[in-house]
Amino acid sequence: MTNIVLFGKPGAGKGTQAEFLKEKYKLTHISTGDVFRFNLKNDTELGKQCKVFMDAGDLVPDELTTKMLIDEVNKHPDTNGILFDGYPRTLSQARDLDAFLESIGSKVAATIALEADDEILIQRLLERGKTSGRIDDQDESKIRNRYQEYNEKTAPLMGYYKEQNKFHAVDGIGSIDEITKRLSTVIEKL
Ligand code: B4P
Repeated sequence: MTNIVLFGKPGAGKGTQAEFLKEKYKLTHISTGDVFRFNLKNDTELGKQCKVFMDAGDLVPDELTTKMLIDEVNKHPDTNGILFDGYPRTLSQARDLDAFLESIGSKVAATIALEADDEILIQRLLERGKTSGRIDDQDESKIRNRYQEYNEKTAPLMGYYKEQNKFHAVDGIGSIDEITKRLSTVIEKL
């Protein structure tokens, strides 16, 4: 089971690239953002609990997120490997993920970060916000809050994975196809 964490700032292209990588490497794709949005749309109990955080561009609390993530992983007992998209986003989530994977005899094989400049990414999100219906993409102050959340809570994860020699960085600027090739080069060396 080869588990890969796709890492990057909001709008770095994690979701976009995951769509290609899951097909190419026959991985199970779990996007925490997509699962939360599904629950919001269907007005589930989880959707009600995460709405206020997501709409504001804040991270959903760790306990809620990790419980949801473990439930998702447990739906795929026979997987080849999981492509984690948007999880972990805090040190607490990273530690919980390691502990959970260890409990099922598995581990994170690698973390791959898509790197790009904030101003380019903010433009991408504002562009997507014109058609996506995502409240968190429509307002520049909410988008900037997501970057602040990233800098405070998610960026420290790079050090966590570097210490374990599991961190790889890829240039996230270029065509979608070029970036898939860069990611593939890293994955094929694992
Ligand atoms: P996510 O859904 O993970 O959203 P994201 O960071 O906006 O997206 P991503 O990086 O996947 O970008 P995408 O490919 O879509 O999170 C949303 C919210 O959910 C969070 O703010 C938080 O509230 C909550 N949440 C999720 N996980 C959580 C966790 N673990 N803990 C707590 N809370 C959590 O691409 C963005 C745009 O760029 C698209 O329009 C795309 O078309 C475009 N694009 C992509 N690649 C491009 C390229 N190469 N060139 C030009 N444009 C490109």
